[in-house]
Amino acid sequence: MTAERYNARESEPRWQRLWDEKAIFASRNDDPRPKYYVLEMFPYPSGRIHIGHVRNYTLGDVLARFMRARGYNVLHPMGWDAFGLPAENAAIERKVAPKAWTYDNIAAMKKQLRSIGLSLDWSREFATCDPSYYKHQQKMFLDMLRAGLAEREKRKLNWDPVDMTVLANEQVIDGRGWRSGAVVEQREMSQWVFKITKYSQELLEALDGLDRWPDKVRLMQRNWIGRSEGLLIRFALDAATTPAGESELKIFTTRPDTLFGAKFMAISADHPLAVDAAAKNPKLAEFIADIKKIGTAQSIIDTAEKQGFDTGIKAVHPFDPNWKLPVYVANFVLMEYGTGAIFGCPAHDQRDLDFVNKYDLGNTPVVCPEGQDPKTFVITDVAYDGDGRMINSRFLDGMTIEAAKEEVAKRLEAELRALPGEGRLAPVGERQVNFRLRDWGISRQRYWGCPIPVIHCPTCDVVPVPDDQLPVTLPEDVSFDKPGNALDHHPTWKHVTCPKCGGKAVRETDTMDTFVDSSWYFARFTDPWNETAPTTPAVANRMMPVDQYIGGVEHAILHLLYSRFFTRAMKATGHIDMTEPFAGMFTQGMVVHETYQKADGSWVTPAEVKIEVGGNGRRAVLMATGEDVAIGPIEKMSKSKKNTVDPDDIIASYGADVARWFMLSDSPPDRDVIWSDERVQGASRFVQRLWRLVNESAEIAKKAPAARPATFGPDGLALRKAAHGALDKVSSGIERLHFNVCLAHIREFANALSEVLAKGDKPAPDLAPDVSWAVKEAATILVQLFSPMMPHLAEECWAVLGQTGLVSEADWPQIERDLLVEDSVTLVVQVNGKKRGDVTVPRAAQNADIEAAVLALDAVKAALGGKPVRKVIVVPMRIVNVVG
Ligand code: ANZ
Ligand code: ZN
Repeated sequence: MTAERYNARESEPRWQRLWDEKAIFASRNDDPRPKYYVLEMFPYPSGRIHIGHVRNYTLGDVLARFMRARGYNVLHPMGWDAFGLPAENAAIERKVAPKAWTYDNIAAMKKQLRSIGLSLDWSREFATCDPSYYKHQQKMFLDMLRAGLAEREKRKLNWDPVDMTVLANEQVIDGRGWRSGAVVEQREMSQWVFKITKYSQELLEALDGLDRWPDKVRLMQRNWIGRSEGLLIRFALDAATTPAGESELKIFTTRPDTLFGAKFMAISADHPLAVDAAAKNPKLAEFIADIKKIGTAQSIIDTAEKQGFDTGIKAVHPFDPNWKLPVYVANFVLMEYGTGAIFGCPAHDQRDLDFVNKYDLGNTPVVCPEGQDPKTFVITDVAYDGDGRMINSRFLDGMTIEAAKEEVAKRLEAELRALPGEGRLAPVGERQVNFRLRDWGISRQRYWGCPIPVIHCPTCDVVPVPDDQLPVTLPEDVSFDKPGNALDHHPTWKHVTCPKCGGKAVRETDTMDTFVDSSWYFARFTDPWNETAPTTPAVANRMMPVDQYIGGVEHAILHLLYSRFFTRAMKATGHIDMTEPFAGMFTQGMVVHETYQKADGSWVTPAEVKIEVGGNGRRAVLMATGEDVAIGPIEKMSKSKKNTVDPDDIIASYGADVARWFMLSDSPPDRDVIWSDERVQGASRFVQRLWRLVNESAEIAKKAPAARPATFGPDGLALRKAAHGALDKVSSGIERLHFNVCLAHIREFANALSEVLAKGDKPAPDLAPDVSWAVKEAATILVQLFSPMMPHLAEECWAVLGQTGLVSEADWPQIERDLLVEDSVTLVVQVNGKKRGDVTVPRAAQNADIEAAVLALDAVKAALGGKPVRKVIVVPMRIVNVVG
């Protein structure tokens, strides 16, 4: 017999080395078999793998190993999303170069990843900060520039006046710079943008075809793209109240039906009319300066209290020259959407209602819900945005919302008025489709990113860096002593001669948003060896799309949308011939853990705590001092709350297989999983149980006949059914990523095998030859079933069973379908159409036998209450209805 206990610490590195030496997970581009591309979102090299990574990569690994066994040419690569701010922060705080910091982290994390036993193709590895990667990104930027997909645009940015630097939205805290504490200003600056809005409609429509994406992700993308159909309306301004030179206000509305419920107009603080009015009104100017301080982040604007300032200007209602509406500057109207101006209808828009309630402007409902009396229908604190009929709306009264929208649009389209300053007549209303989606601003005033390959020349303006001068590499001799962009401060790097006129010029010192780096890495993995082009289109077209992409839901919007856009841009510039990069998308849940807090409020890690379970429930004790600590809520693992577990510790104490098994077993992969030491120990015990079970089976297998017996008795047949049943369920479960269900089936099947073994004497019971053969088959199938989840243990067991080669390279077992047919069926039993129970009968049972079985049921007798049976109707395989 082999060792009593399975020793993961000894076994796991040994198998990892062997897999490596044989390079069995490297996929070749000339492999003729059908391809399957599994990809997990590549990590940021922060320095250490966290437990969420372990979950993410284990999910992908199970699928990759399974598909490989099923005969696919599996592409399962790994790389590093290596540009970004933390490297610069490390440089500032610890005086280490961003490059050295990043590559050291990569080396450390790679070692950790290897210890998890992932079946990755490391031959394709790259980091996005490798010049051999970003060189191609720069080439694609230039291609996109030529194709009109990249442009310069003026954008408002958060400007820190003390640090003299641009801040990301997350660096603005309560309106102040995160480092300087200075009040942040909004500044307009020229930025590079990618023209994602050219694809707004297409990106929206194509979501319908992504049927292997979670609905919630598609919905989030839909909302982000935010298509609305509405009407542009030119409101005339009342000349007596309006600054000279202004005569009308154009608004965008999706609810022109509610025009007769209008109570006010509101414009953005950046609207030209607001700027004009503020020039003559210092109080207004002050108000505008105030509301601009909250930064550009949408989330802040959405949650800030609604505020407005009455400009004194009046707008004229488009259907009534005598109806004047006050024009406010309001903090909830954005310049970037629609026209930067609205009319407010408080009865049917909550934001507008909050606003009028604050400024006492009143409301008039114009849509009356079904079943409400228009005479008594009033709105107080809750706006009504549902369906109904038009009221208080003159010629619209009685119409549906849709009909009223149409009527208003028709009338205003037909009405013509001179355009300001031109005299040319134009319609007062114009239908318009608007998208929330903005062009993608990619300029970042940072050092550690991909340099934008253009040169600014005083004579020639923007000049692209010639293709043959790529890459524009980052200088390494940089200093982070001053705030702001180290590239900009570098003494020589930016000073160049203009490629066009040969005069003095400067390089662009902005680098690209790191989302650009991750918008095409999946395509690069198909041929990372190509030195002359971003992709080899023939290869990329064959290996793409990614069949199954796996990652966190936090990337459900931006990363996925940018990748979808970038793939289209690559198509437009000839680098790939498809539009959708990810055929299947899966968003995994988080790993969460209890929190522990000392009496003084400080947090302690799970490793420092012992849990005691006693009469009054669970108690947590700090091991070092014996003091009680409070058990707090279960939360996402985070450094600040210290509720993390270190994958290295787990692997050192239990082995990677246990960590993998636990991650997969406890909840469906798309839900959060609560880390629990007790359950991890449970997984560890299960590993040992499997080990014993396979060893015992191996002893029996030695005595089993070599050839498959011609017939099987009931015991042998039952075991074979259990084996092939499990094989069937686990196979289809893995395909659907229902891993926790698969694991339950594996457990159940292991129990069935144990029971057979328990029937004989230990250690090697004498079983009938057909049963021994079935045991051998069952043990082999069992090992293969858990091999994607616990590959190291599986290799060890495979060897014990005397199998040649590696289980990682073995073909998935064939399902014998005739063993799956159930011998019996369960039918629903009804009496006079009402369900009274069910009955299980042999599949081959005759109707007469079924009738007899049904009529003998107590529930049926009770329901009939002694009445005679008139008829029994048997619907084969489904229902028996007794008519009394
Ligand atoms: C009048 C109205 C009445 C509106 C009503 C809504 C409800 P979506 O669907 O997202 O496109 N709006 C337009 N431009 C805006 C801006 N720049 N900043 C803030 N809000 C703006 O939203 C369109 C609606 O959002 C428009 O329709 C407008 O308010 C507002 F009962 O017009 B509505
Ligand atoms: Zn020039």
